[in-house]
Amino acid sequence: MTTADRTEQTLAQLGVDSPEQVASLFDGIRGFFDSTVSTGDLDWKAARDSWLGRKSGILSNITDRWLKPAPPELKRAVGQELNKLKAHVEAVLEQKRLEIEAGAERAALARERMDLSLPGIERATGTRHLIRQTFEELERIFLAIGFSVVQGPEIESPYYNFEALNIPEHHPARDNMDTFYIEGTRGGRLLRTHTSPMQIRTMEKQPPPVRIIVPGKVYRRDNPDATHGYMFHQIEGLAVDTDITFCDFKGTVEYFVREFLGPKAKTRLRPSYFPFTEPSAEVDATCHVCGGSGCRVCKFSGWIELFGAGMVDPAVYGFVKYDAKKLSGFAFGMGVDRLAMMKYGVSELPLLYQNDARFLRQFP
Ligand code: 2U9
Repeated sequence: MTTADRTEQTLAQLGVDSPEQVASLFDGIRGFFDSTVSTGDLDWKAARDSWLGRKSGILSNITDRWLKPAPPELKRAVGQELNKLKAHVEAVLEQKRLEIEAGAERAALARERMDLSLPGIERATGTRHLIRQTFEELERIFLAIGFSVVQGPEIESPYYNFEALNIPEHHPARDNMDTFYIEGTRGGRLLRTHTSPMQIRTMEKQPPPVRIIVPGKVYRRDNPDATHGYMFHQIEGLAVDTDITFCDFKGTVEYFVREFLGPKAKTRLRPSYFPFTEPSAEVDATCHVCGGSGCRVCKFSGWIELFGAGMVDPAVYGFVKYDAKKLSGFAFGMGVDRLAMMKYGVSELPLLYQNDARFLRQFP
């Protein structure tokens, strides 16, 4: 019969009928208590409940089974022993509680104790993606000369992506601008192939002068390879006013090249063709690798092709109710991924999208 069971019995059932036997009975309980609370990992709350619990606590049992039904000649002895035991249990449990609290405090302090001589935990701080960094650099260059940044929808209509940009149905320029059509009908919505639609939307909403750059994602149905992807980033620019000349255009392009590639970078304009600009040019800059002396990167030409640009084709103004006779402007379009790869020496476009931290960390 365990100690706890004995507290379920009355003194009579236990055959206790003298104060001495009462005293040794309580010594047994006390000894049992001391042994239960001297364990290292004492569950303090459980011990408190099983000993001091009002309902089924051992001391309540003793009160109900031993004290209350005790014969008068034993009542006093039981009462005294019980009070001593109660005081002992409460004192020891309080002591234990303080020890446990102090232990928890010590453990917390130990946990919090910072050995300042230890090297800090390096929290790997992220970096802005190379594309993001290049966007911000390009935006900074044009914001500095009064351009404002506008963003437009990636899902566009054929009208804004083609017609309004002087690329009618069946225009050959559509071939290298094949994209993804939504709703399955060619007349339906498409993923824009350039950010130019937003220039049209801006001119529809705001009278000239206009000086905007439009950064964003664009889509082409290209087979992914080292320099092409079905999605890439562009930044296009447009300046329209009453007196913009080719010199303003050339000056702005040269300013950009010097800002982006450095003051020594030279600019070369090569005649080209875009449906929405006339005249059009490819803008080349001094190869930033060989400084123009010729190397593998610039195919020994000394020049690197940077972006396309030109004077806005007056036909475009017709779509936005701008008076082509009173206005002139220039526009440009840059592949941001390509500029980032060129400037930071990244050979493969996919590297920009594989989220390999070893690659990304190189560009803090
Ligand atoms: C309007 C009028 C004119 C935007 C232009 C280019 C030249 C150009 C290419 C660069 C690399 C596309 O990402 S790319 O492949 N773009 O070369 N873009 S002029 O001309 C405009 C735009 C809007 C209303």
